Amino acid sequence: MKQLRLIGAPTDIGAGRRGASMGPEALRVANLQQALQQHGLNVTDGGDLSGPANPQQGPVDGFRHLEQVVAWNRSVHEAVHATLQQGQLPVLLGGDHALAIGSIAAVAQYCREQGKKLLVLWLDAHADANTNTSTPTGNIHGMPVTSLLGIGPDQLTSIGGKVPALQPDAIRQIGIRSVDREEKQHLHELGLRVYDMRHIDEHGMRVTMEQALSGIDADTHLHVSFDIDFLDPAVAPGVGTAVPGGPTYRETQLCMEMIADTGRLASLDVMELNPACDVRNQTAELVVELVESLFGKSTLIR
Ligand code: B3U
Ligand code: MN
Ligand code: MN
Repeated sequence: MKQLRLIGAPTDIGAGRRGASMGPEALRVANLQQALQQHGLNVTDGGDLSGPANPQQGPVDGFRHLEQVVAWNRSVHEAVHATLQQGQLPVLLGGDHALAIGSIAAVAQYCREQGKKLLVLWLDAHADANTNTSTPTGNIHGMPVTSLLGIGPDQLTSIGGKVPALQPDAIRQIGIRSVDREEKQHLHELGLRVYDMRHIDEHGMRVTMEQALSGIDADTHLHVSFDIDFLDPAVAPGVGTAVPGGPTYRETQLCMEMIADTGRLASLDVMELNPACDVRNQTAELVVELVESLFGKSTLIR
């Protein structure tokens, strides 16, 4: 059985609202490690990475805190790559979603080294495909997808060595329901596969996931980048940028179970949990349950 390694990245450097920096600790308080161990998984907690403090400054050239975001991402990249090289499965505990740049750049680099195919599932209310000119906020957590596809400043696009880190056909986005006007144009130009809420409403989560997971084979490294605001805020209020109309508890469980069934999950980001917006840590507890499902909790019952 694979060994999991938890990597805390306690920062909200790429977000507009503060608080995601407390995400890793809230997940520990909700017993993430113990819950996974109960299912027979071998889980180590690698502790927290460190990086620059949040200076709470405004955007410069359309980027807030670019230098600090780069520093955090370098550290995430190094930790995730080292974890994969040691044969462990990295579970990045965010922290805001800008850190997926370093995480996924590391995964892509590792897949190139191993000759593996990479598929990234991006579970999110937002498309995170802005640039410094299309962003309405300057917040870099709205830009990781474009950065990974090679659009943006060198310091962000080249973290994993190769630019772009990913090709658009390696990403499938699910749960999307908040896209800025120019960002929508990027999605079309890049040809990204987006299973938005309209798609889930019309086809249901089961068919959506069958489509999103299609083509996975024994050679595929499956990475899940889970932005907690994917979930409907009625069940998951503990996020900084909640968007109504997301997947329900049951739909999200099914989504996680179908990913588990592939047997190909090889790295994970758990991002944007914001305890400052949560109610008695309920969102962290829900996330722990969902991550248990992602690692096969229900298959143990069956
Ligand atoms: N698209 C908006 C809002 C946003 C994106 N990601 C999050 N919020 N979490 C932006 O700022 O780019
Ligand atoms: Mn996101
Ligand atoms: Mn989001």
